[in-house]
Amino acid sequence: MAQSLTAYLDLVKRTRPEEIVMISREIDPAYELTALVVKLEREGRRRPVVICERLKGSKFPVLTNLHASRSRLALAMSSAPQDMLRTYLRAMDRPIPPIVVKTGPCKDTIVTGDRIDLYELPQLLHHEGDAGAYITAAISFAKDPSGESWNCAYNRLMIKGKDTTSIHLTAGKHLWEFQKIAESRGEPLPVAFAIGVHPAIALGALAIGSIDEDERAIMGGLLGEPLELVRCETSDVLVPAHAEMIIEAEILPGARTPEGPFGEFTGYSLGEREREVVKVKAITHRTGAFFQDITVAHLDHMLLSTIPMEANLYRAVRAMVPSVKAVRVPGPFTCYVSIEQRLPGQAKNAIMAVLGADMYMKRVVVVDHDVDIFDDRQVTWALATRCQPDRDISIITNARGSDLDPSTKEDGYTAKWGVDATAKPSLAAYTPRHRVPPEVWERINLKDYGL
Ligand SMILES: Cc1cc2nc3c(=O)[nH]c(=O)nc-3n(C[C@H](O)[C@H](O)[C@H](O)COP(=O)(O)O)c2cc1C
Ligand SMILES: [Mn+2]
Repeated sequence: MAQSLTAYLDLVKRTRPEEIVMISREIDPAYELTALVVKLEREGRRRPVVICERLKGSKFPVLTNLHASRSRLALAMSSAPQDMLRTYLRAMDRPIPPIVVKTGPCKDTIVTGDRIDLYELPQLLHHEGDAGAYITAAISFAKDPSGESWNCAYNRLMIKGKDTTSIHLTAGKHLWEFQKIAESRGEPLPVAFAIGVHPAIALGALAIGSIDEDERAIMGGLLGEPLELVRCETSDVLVPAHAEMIIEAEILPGARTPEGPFGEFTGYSLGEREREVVKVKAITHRTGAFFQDITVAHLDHMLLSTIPMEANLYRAVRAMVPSVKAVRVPGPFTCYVSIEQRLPGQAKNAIMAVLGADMYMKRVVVVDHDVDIFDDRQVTWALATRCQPDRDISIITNARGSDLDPSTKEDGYTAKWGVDATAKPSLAAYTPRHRVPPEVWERINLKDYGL
């Protein structure tokens, strides 16, 4: 089947073998993996998939940095790198529902009851000051306790005992909503976590949309075939049959435990918080399974999450402003939009669309279509030369944002701002940009001048 991590690795090995590095020397789980990945990027300008064959203290080989290249992510969606947004939108528009199969490689080994021991997994420490070992590449699968819809998301798990972890559920997001419903009934929320999946599944898990939208069907849309699911051993939760590893669990009602500090995607560590508690009921895995890690806050994490975000934001802006040209998420909580503004006010509609479509978004900058939003210098230029702050900045107070934003006084209770950096009253009527006359531009050929 082409929907396993190993099938994808085979594809990478066949088509771009230089992008996989195997490390046979034993690695210390304390910070060494993160150090290697970040050094490869910073000092060697390399972003390979890193496979660590021997990690001190665990029998599982570790795979990390899988998503740290846009072209590798494109390969996972069978797309050209420049068409990724369109490919992702097509999967959102034409989702393929999953199918349930009898069994799969994720059931090769089944561990339940007293034999469960999370300390047998790699105990990876990522950044200085982290409170403990974290599982960073776990994708949650859960069902609405009050309905039929399913949800998937990444949720970090801090290992707290042989069968216990904490979980970070962003307040206001979908799994948090399911947990609130279950908790109000005094019930645990059955959940399962897939670790080690094909990157199309990872990208689908991060789709932003209504709670009624099924990420599993977007995974199918990206894979080009239905995602194959198997039933958990200890609950009715359905999980990807071809995952490397599954952690079957429950989120307990009414229980909280200290979690963090943890080096987060914002580039900060917010410190310790009281968070929900996960009880593990079973661990199942493929024979020879890779344990997947994501280097939080680095490219492996950021590239993976921005593609689904940009697709959703493009869709939302396009519903309001049909002549939108491009959307980019250049950093945490930030969105740049370029539009061909046909009517006054459309820039502000674009701002409202972005802030309404993604809870994390806090700052939106809208520019005209002659500005390349993938070039930060051009955005800065538009902000400086087409914008009057007293007229063009809109501020919304007391809204909900990311509970990991260190600038908020109360976790996640935040102001938001939109900046209209389009030319007013219109680009056509604005002071013209200077340029070399086109006939001269066309005529001049560097070669003719010995250049
Ligand atoms: C590597 C990685 C780790 C993440 N960790 C968390 C986390 O611990 N808690 C959380 O709420 N969201 C986390 N996210 C973001 C969510 O997975 C993302 O916002 C998702 O779209 C939420 O799903 P929902 O829209 O169905 O609620 C993480 C994302 C990535 C890529
Ligand atoms: Mn969702």
